[in-house]
Amino acid sequence: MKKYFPGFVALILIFCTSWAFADEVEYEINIDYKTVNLTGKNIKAMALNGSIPGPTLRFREGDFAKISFHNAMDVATSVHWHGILLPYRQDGVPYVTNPPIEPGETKIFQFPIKQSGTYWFHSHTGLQEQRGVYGSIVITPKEGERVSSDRDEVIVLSDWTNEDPDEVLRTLKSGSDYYSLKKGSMQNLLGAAKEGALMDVLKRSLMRMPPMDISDIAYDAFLANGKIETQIPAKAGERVRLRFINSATATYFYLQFAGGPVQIISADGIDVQPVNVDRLLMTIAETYDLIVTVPENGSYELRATAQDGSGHTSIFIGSGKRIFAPNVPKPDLYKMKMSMGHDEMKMKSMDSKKKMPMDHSKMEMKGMHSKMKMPKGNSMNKMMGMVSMNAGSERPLSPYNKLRSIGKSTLPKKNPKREVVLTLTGDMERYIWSINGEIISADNMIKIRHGENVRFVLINKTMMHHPMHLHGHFFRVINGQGDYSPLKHTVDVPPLATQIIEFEANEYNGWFFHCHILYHAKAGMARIVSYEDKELDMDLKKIRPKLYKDSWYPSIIGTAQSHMTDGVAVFSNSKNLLSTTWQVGWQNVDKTDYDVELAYDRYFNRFLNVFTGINITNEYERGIFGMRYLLPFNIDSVLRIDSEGEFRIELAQGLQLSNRFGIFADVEYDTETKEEWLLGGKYTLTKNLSLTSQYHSDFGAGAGMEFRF
Ligand SMILES: [Cu+2]
Repeated sequence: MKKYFPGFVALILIFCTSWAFADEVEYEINIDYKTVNLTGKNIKAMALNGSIPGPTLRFREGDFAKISFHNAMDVATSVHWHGILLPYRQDGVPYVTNPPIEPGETKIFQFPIKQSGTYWFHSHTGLQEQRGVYGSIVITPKEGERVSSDRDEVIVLSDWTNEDPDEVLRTLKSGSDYYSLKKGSMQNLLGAAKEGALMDVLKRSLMRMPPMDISDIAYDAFLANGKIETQIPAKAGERVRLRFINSATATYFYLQFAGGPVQIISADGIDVQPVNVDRLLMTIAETYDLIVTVPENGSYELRATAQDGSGHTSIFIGSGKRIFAPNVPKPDLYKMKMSMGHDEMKMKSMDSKKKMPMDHSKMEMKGMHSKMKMPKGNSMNKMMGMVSMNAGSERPLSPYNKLRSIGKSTLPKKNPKREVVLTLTGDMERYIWSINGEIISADNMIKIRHGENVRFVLINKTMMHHPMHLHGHFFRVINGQGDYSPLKHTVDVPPLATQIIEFEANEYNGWFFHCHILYHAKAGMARIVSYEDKELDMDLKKIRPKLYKDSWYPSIIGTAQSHMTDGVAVFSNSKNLLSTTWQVGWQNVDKTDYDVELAYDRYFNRFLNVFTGINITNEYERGIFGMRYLLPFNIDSVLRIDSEGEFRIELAQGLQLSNRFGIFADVEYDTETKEEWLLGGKYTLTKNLSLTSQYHSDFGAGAGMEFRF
């Protein structure tokens, strides 16, 4: 017995080692502030283990992950493992599945690795992701990679602004069009006339559409692995596997390789049947594994161009002489607006209704393997048809139609079915993004039951793309590949299009489902997919309400001119608005004439709100009650009655003539003092300042500055 003891111990030791150590893969991540300078300005960013992006966490399928996440900052943070299937209490979303990670706190995440592929992680707190809190995850399959390659590289794409992200959101909330001006996508009549698109713009304004852009924000840089330009060494003839992760907060990218087509071998971490594409639109929060082959000696550019055409980041592969990827044509913003938001769609070539199939409920599309079922009676069906038919354009949509699962991805047939229609809605001018017309604070749950096959019909009624991401599940994207529909965790829903996804409800409790444009999610476009047959943990029940905040944002716009001052200070959330409006004139009058209005507005929708308040002038003080309504051609109208029974109607309109110059007019009629009007122009200097000149019917002409905050 004694004789065999050491051997026995050794055996036990080997067993324990392989069980306790070989399987368990540990990482330590420290989050702290870091000053970075990417475009000539020192910015206080947030870094993981001192770097942006954070580290690449590598695992093998079957490992057990143990990740310590230490918060060295003075604000709370969080980390979510994007695309990873794990117990919901490890998902990391503050107030949904976890409490926030407080300053100084270390949270240990532990979960088995049940999948393989390219994934990522990021903060789910506030707008921290915009400041650098993201990193990559690479999981090797048990049986090794399906597709061989000579090199394997992770490419993390992101967008970068020198501005404080909270200030970016406040600026968007204030209705400022500064970002359009900054990146040269400002809509104006002169520009429209030059492109022969005046009628388009008129029609759009008749339909009360606001000028819009593909992306809300003007970025200072686009980055690959934290740099504007990246170099990957490779020899001629080598096959390079690029694991692309779009960690941008508000930017879709077109990917194109100077050395020929790229081969998609995996999407959102799951292998697909390899397919070649020339130009690939990559949605926010997606991952794609691509194979590129270096054709000859040379440094071939793989360019990631921001969808709005405002910039790009370059990954050079190889060495020697640089060979550049072709330019992606910039979006035609004027035409795009009339083509209902689809720059990608060549609507002109299909303007005839005759070309559209009459029965949209069973539309058969070219090149598709099966009939696609569409939600009935929805005009969006047409749009979806066009989307897929235009996949070959110069500004292609996501390559979903080409993605085909390796094996069948069908859901168990025996399961009960549930269909949930989710309309993606928004008010661009007030920057409110919602689902079914409500932001998450008003309506937070999508209730499902364990064991169901759940189908989400995502109908985008806005003019922007929305990358919708579901935590904790992979869903089938119904794309015409029938039983071989690809499995994904994030899906693009293009403007005015419909996208259908389905998944088996085989998890429990609550999972976040949201638009992955960071600012859209923060503005309300999010829900919790909740398993109604499972009880929520007590500690989560307590903190859940903290998730739903309908934040208030301040903004002010006013003038200081030689003859008068006017303006409005606003404090508003999604449905309510408190405002102070003033007009004070001292020219052409015996003594200073002032008119101040304090009002509370309640919004019903983009077009209508009612208000009540008080009106104080140098002659009286009265209660007021009225409504504001947006008329065709985007004319603002106000109808109001005061406590003396006097009635007033006011119409206001502004026209942007050039990038920086606009005119505006305001006409007022009331039963007491009769009419009053003003006409003026302004020239934008900076984000906060314009030159302005106005003629006012009571105070005459004058000039000065307009300031905005
Ligand atoms: Cu969105």
